[in-house]
Amino acid sequence: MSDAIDDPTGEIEYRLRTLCDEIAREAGDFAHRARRDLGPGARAAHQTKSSAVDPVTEFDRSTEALVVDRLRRERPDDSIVGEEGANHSGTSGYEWHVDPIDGTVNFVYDLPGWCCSIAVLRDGEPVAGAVYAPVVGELYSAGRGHGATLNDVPIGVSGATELATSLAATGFSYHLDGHRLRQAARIARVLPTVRDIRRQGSAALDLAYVASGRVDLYFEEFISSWDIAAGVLLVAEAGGIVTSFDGSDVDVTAPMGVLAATPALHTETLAGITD
Ligand code: LIP
Repeated sequence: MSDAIDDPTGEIEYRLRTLCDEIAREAGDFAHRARRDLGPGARAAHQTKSSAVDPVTEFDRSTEALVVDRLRRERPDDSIVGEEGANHSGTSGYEWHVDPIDGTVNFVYDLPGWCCSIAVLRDGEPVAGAVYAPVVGELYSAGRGHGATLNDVPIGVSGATELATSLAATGFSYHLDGHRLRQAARIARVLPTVRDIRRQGSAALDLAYVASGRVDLYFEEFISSWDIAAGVLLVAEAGGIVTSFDGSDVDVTAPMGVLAATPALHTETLAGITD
């Protein structure tokens, strides 16, 4: 039976957040064990997807299968969209967006900056989300209207007010033609205006770092719903501002570029990243 869409006590969304946290941790730990078994620094075998530099490992697929299995058992009437092909239509009005390993290049190279990102949406808006980075043992969690936490401790954006001393984060497309040149030109515009730019390799972690005040702003285009759905909620619940590159609301299900920032820096950054 599908949940009543009306959730007056918030009990449904509370349970959904708990489920996000549990499954993200279980899936992330599963992937972490697999990575450790490969041995330190061993390059994980992989195929390619959208381009020669867009990897997918057997562990992306098996971790997504673990998440989908849990969700199908716990929430059989919900829809599911996964980066590695999961696509279930439901009747409940809730839709899960899953990136089993966000930061796959880092996973392949045995760099620590990867995570499992899981979010559940209602009417296209995230209501609960979790980003779990198993290598560093960090679980970021948010529930709509209930704030955001890192390992159960409340988090908030940095409150920075000076762009010139801000720490920014960004990422780059797997499509080398055109996209990368445009992104390089954007970096050339932004780099002289900020303290520095970090390229972590995971959109979900970049957004989690904005939410926890570890970076002041993050911008990226050519990303997907599963990369950002949980992180967008983290930033919003942590007091940040999240928009598209033109300042409009982000359509989490089909993002056209995301700018997430501590409030005082959002407008000024928007001017710099707009082509
Ligand atoms: C990655 C994103 C990252 C982006 C990479 C890639 P994946 O997702 O999280 O922000 O810069 O190009 O799209 O492929 O590791 O799930």
